[in-house]
Amino acid sequence: MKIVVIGLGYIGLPTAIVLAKARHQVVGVDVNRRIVNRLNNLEIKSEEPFLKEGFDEVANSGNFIAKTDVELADAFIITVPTPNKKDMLRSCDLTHVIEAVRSVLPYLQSGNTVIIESTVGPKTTEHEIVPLIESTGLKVGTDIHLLHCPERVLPGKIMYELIHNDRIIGGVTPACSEAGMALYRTFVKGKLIPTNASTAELSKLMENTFRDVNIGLANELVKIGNELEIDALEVIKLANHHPRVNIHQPGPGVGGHCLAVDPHFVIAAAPITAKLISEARTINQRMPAYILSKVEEIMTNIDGKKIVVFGLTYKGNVDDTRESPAMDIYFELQRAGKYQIVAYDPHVDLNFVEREMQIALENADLLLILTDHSEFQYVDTSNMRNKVIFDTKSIVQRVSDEAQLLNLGNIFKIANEKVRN
Ligand code: SAJ
Repeated sequence: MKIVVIGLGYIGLPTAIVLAKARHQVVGVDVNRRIVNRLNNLEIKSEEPFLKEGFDEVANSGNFIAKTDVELADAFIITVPTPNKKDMLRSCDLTHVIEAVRSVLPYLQSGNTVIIESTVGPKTTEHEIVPLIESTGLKVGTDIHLLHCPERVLPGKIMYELIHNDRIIGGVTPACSEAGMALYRTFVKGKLIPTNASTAELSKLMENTFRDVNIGLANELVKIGNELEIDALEVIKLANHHPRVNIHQPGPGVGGHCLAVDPHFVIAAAPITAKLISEARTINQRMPAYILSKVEEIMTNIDGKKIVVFGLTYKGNVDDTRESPAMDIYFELQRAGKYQIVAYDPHVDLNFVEREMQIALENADLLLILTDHSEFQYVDTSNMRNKVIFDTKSIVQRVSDEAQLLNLGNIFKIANEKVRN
């Protein structure tokens, strides 16, 4: 089959690669000429495991080529970003999806399949995309098979999960679902589950919303534990021994391009009704401010001058800083101008980030850990002035005896002045 994949980002490129590995003729299209040139020159820079190997294989086999323009094909898969709009409800910004669909229209032929993989608000495919496609005179369901097939891969495991995860195949009509099933069957080993497009859209959104709400519960529990002087982390550990309980982990907030974005699409679609989802968002969005207030208490307590921030990415062991609460906290500390602030993150290549862990720690009074990179499991605090660690992700496994380790479970101890003066 000849397949055009539009949007060569963190989902589009891996998808194009697995399709080409399944012996489809794949044309990857991106509006950014630099990305296209880089790919055609076999230059690829990513921490994503097995991405480069897969790319080299398909580029050399001739099954993949990158272009800036769409061309005739059997199927078109759209994997462009859908950020939040800057409106009150932070609804779904469809600009790139609409542009991508419009770019396909001149090349559409009867018998083609069009798949939206980008995460979109509920009913988008039916209400926004069907009319666009049908503006060409072709009819969805008979001439064109149109679907929403959400991606659901975990950064860091994308190449594996693209093939092994179950997929929701949301056709606008049952015939559309059948066409989608036939395409995904060529490379997916997980189950393919047919449904309609609107159900597929809301299912995807609720997967990430489930996690966001559950993390919100854990973050609220941290505040309750702090108030009652009970270790919330221990509570979560014990409660999760129940076979049907799985409270998620608290942290400095929820980041990334999925959990921090998608729940707003549900809220925007049903603003009066989506109360719990909205409250959880608020709780998670306020976590950076909560962490900053605790940092302030610690620094006052120890009369500290220098803070080292470990970790700027939105989660551990990735190089992605999008929507990262760690970045917000770092910049807020800088903006406040009260302390000397140094950032260290071995995964982030930005000019203000210190490259050497021990130089960053020199004479520091507080080590503030905001991301659970594996590199932070063992920290040598001997260079610090005040050896106080505030580990908001519970990543530290071992520290030297004289260091004081605070986390979201025992942070209430600073109010009791149990942190060494
Ligand atoms: N986080 C917590 N506590 C937790 C789990 C996560 O605070 O217990 C935070 C992380 O630190 C991070 C944010 O939540 O800031 C999101 O991390 P994540 O690992 O839950 O999710 P993403 O955004 O990297 O990827 C998610 C994945 N969803 C799940 O793991 C259920 C992925 O499968 C989705 O396909 C992806 O979103 C997406 O594209 O929608």
